[in-house]
Amino acid sequence: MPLARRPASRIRVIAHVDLDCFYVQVEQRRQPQLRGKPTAVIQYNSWKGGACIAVGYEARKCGVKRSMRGDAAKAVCPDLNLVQVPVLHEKADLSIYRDAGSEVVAVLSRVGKCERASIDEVYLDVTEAAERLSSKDLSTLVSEEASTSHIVGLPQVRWLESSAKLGTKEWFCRPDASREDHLLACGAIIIADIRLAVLAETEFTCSAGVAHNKMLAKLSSGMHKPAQQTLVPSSAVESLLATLPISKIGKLGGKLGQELEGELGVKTVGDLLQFSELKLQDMYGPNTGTWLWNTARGINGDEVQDRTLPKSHSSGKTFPGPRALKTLETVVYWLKELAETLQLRLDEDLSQNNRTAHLLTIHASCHIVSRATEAPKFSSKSRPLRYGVDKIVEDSRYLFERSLHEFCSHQSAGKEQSEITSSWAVTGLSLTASNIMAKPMVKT
Ligand code: DCP
Repeated sequence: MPLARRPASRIRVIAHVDLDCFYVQVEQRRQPQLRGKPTAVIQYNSWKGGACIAVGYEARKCGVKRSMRGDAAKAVCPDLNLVQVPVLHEKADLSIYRDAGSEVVAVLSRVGKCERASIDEVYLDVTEAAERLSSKDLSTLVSEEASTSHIVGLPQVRWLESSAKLGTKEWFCRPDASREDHLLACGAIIIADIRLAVLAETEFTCSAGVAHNKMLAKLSSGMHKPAQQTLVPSSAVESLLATLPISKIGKLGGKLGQELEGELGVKTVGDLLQFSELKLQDMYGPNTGTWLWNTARGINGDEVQDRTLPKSHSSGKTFPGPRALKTLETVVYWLKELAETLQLRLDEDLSQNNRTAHLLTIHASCHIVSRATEAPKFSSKSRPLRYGVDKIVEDSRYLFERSLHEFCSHQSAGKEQSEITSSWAVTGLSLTASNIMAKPMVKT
C-alpha cells in the first residue's frame, strides 16, 4: 500500500539515475569488440535462442525488443551479437552486474545521500550540494553536458514566452528564476558532472531525471535515453501529469490502478484532479486517498534513504515450456541449488557489511497442466530466515508445500485428488532473503 508522506517543507533536489541498457554495457566493457555493435544479453536458457533481457541501443534501432527471444531478434537484426548471462550451478550468475552496479554507486554517492533502488537505479538527494552551488555564478559552471539537459515544458515556461529561442543554458542562468528553478539548475549541473565521472571511472553511461521529489525524478529519467538527463520544473508538472497514463506510476500499475480505472474512470494521473481528497479517502482509505490526491498534483514526500547496499538478496530460476518442474523431488532439487546461491550471498553480506537477513520468502509461478481457464495465483509465502543451506531448503520446502496445497485445493472441485496434485507445473522459482539489518555487536 502506498504511504502518504508529508511533503518536505524545504525545497529538495532529487535525482533518479538509471544506467543505460545495463547488462549490455557490462558485457561491452568485458568484450570491447562489441562496442558500437548491435548487442543483446539473453537469459540462461536456450529455448528459441533464449529470452532477451537487455537490448543495446544499436540493436533497438534495428527493431530488437526485450520481449523477443534470441531467434526472433536475430531474424530482425541478423548482425546482432547475443551474449548469454554468465552461468554458475546451472543458473544465471548475476554477480558481475551487481558488482558493476556497486562501482557506479560508489561514484554517485560522492554528491549526496544515495539510495540504491535496484541493480542499476539510484536515487540521489543533492539538496545540500545544490544549495552550496546556488550562491555561485552559474554562467561559469554550466558544463557542455549540463547544457544539453532536457527541460520538461521548456517552451511553455512563462519567462520564455517572449523569446522561445533561448536554450537550456540561458534557462539555468536567468536572473529572475524562482528559488525552486535555481536549485533545480544547480542540481542539473551537479548530476551532469557526476554522470561524466561515472563514465570516466566505470565506462558506463547513465541517464537521469532531476526534480523536486522522487516520484518526478523517476518519471523523467527515462524520458531521454541513453546518456541524457531531464529536468522537471514545478511549472511543468500539471501538464506532464495531465496525459500520463496511471500505469506509469509504479504503485498504480497493479490492482489499485485497475480499481481507479474501473470505479472512477481514471486513465491519466491528471484525471485524478477532479476528485476531492475526502472522496478519495472515502473510497480508498485515509492514507491511500491522501497519497492519490498528492500524486495527482506531483506532490511526494518520500525521502531518499541512505542505503548503498541492496535491500534484499534473491536467487531464482525459470523453467519455461517443457522444462517446467512437475514433481516435488525436482522442486526440492532446485530449492537446494537456489539455497546454495542465497547462502553464499548472505555469507558475503555478513563478512563484508556485517549485515544479516531475517525473512525468507519463496515465490513460484505455477499452473495447472492442460487447463484452459486461468489458475489462481500461486501465493508467495514467508517465514523467519534461518541460516544454513539445509535449513533454507527445509523451510522453503515447507512454504512451497503449503502454497501448493492451497493452490491445488482451488482446483479440486469435482476432481479426484490424485488427478489434481499430479497436474501442476512450476515455471519459475525464487528465494528471497530480506529484512536485512546490521548485526548487533556482541558484548564480551
Ligand atoms: N533485467 C532482467 N530482466 C528483465 C528486465 C531487466 O534481467 N525482465 C536486467 C537487465 C537490464 C537490467 O536489469 O540490463 C536493468 O533493467 P532496465 O529495465 O533498467 O533496462 P536496461 O538498463 O536494460 O535498459 P534502459 O536503458 O532502457 O534502462
